Amino acid sequence: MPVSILGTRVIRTEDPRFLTTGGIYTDDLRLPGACHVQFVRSAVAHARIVSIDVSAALAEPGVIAAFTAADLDLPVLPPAVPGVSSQMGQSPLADGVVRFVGEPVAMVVTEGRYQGEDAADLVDVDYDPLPAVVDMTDAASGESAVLFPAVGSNVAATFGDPAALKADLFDGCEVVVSRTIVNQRVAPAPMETRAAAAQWDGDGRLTAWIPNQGAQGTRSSLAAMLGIDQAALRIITPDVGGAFGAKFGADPEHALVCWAARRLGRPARWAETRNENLVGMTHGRAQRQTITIGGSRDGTVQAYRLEILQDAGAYPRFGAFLPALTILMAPGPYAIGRAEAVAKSVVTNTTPVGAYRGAGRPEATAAVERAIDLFAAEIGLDPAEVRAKNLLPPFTQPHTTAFGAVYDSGDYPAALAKALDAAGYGDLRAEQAKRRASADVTQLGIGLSCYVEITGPGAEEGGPRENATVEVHPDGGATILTGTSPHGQGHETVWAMLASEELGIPIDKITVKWGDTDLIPEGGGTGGSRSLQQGGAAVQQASRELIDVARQRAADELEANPDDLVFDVAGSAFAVAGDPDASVSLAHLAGQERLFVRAVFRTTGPTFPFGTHVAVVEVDTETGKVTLRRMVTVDDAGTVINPLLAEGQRHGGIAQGAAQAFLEEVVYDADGNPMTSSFADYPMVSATEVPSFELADMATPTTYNPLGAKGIGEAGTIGSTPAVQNAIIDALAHLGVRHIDMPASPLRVWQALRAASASSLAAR
Ligand code: MCN
Repeated sequence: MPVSILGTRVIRTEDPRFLTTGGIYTDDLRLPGACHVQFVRSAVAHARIVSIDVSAALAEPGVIAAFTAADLDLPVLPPAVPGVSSQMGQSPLADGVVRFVGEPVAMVVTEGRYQGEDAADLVDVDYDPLPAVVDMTDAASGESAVLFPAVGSNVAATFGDPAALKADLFDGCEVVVSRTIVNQRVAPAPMETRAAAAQWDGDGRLTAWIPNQGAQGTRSSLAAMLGIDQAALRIITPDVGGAFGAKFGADPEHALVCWAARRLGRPARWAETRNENLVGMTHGRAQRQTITIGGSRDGTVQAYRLEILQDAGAYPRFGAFLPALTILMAPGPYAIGRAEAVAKSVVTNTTPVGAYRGAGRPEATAAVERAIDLFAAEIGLDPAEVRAKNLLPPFTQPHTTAFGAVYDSGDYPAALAKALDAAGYGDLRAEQAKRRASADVTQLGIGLSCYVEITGPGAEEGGPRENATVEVHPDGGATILTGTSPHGQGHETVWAMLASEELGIPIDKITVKWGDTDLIPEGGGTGGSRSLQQGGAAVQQASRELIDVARQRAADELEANPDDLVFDVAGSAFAVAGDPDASVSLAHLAGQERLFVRAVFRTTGPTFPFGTHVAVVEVDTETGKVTLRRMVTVDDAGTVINPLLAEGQRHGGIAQGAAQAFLEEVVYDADGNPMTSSFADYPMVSATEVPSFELADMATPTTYNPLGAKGIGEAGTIGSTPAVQNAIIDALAHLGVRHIDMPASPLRVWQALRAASASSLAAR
């Protein structure tokens, strides 16, 4: 029996290229004769456009054309979320009104790339300012300006009925704690900013190169935006330098580049600057949550309520829908007898909100984990003890929650126990007690977060699905076509491992292709950490079906009964049982007739990875500075196919999630001007702000796919944020601090300490 490569630490096959010649990103493509698009973006958050004068820009050297909404023959983009009024649609170039700083207002097209920036500065837009609605609470108040007067209010979507919230939900609880907390807006900030290149051929067919998370989804969005048939559009996905949820589908700018190429009859291209990216690409999170938790003094949680206000930004995109996922996962891993949640998404004069690593689930975890800590603090019990008391017991059969989520399998108490053990929880508490007793300036905080999340969600009939084609070549190599779309997750390596395992073809002779809609017309792309459990399972299925096809052909060739053939994986060949000399290889069979199989794998349903994170922080009580000392995590994603890649995903995710707790925030001033539109102002996490993470292993397989795998791509982000936030507050709990909103910047920490000491003085 050959040794399985599944579960082994195969080094990423993509890396030699990335580390030597480098990737080829959209902006690296050579496109002879291409003109360059530069967008003129709104400098004000909310205004009527009185006039736009492009004449000075047109007179600049190299300027080919300048366009405004009046020139366009493109449809208004409807909101991406069902149920949202179509009146909240976005004109690709602002038409009459601008609703956020950074909204495209006009476009200048030039021969040379840098001519555009100068010319765009000369486009004269006369704005008649309208009151800006920047804060989501104001937007929801009914007293602020209304962004879309035809709709009559700023409410884009509601989830659940606030009037149906039960007045008696907390009856019988000895302790009830309530608090409004902020899950702040953050920027995805992928290393590669947005870009596009477009070329129409003589037959009116468009090829568009766009960095994205799924070429097929981008094709359908873009076709709708351009008002063309999907068959007239080919999307090619070059290398993608990170996406974090924000490169799904297509943005108005992508459609405008394609439109300009058609209008001007020549290829067109665009690549945005970092500054444009920070104001133009969708942001993430942006919820205000009111959490109420009640229970008994022995630590039993009896009731939980979550009321969500979601800031959707200026135009409702996926952000308007995020609360649905937050509500679905509201009770997390806990057995709470009574729980309810409602939400409202509102529009504001800010950058639209979209998916950001975790998309709705980190918000659910942050809310319930803060609630558990507030409850534990109120009754004076250890937060670990309160968690242990309320976690669902281990289960192997699906468990349906009050919100309709069907958790496939889980052992939450084991994850908590493992994480506490790996962290040395008892010793940490002892060290904390010592520092508290000596009134050390640097206090120690220990924060916990238990989570369960949903991966691979999808509403497809018959269950979420993905396709893969596997073809063996006469030279002994193989090609895989996949409907997933890696942009840092390492699918080339793992998809090759999965095929190699079945076919006996070495990994380095297997090529993985994705992201070309002519080659792979169907596919769900990469998001919601769906890829391995659906796309990887499809690769395995196609490989196995290919062996079945090959067996029949080998039987014909060897004049043997197919049942008498043994497939020798090590030799990638069939042999007749008992007669090893009578054999034929897959490569030989492929030489006679093309040998390939396309398979569609359908899952039983989404899977629910889970885990526990323990964060250890030091907080300087004089300056408010937080230092993250340790992150110890258990992230159970079922069977792990490549631990090296799964750990890489955990590391990246943990860093990103921790950053939300103490560093990152998109900030606007009261007029809606972005204050964080460069990396000098937006403190994106780097390796210097985080320690090396301590990852403990745990694997509770799912039965929903033959790999036993759940998703890991977002788990780190989901578990880490509340653990770090809770740790920071825990460090100061003995000084009377109960809550600090994220990010816990030195200023916020210091202010919380001042407020706590002021109230304790007043109480004396
Ligand atoms: N894996 C594994 N065993 C498991 C689960 C996963 O070996 N049980 C491996 C997979 O083979 C794959 C990787 O881990 O190589 C991640 O797989 P999966 O959990 O299926 O997630 P996806 O590939 O679908 O990735 C999506 C997820 C999302 S939604 C965001 S957002 C995100 C993320 O991945 N954005 C990223 N990780 C990112 N990583 C990088 N570098 N850049 C981004 O933009």
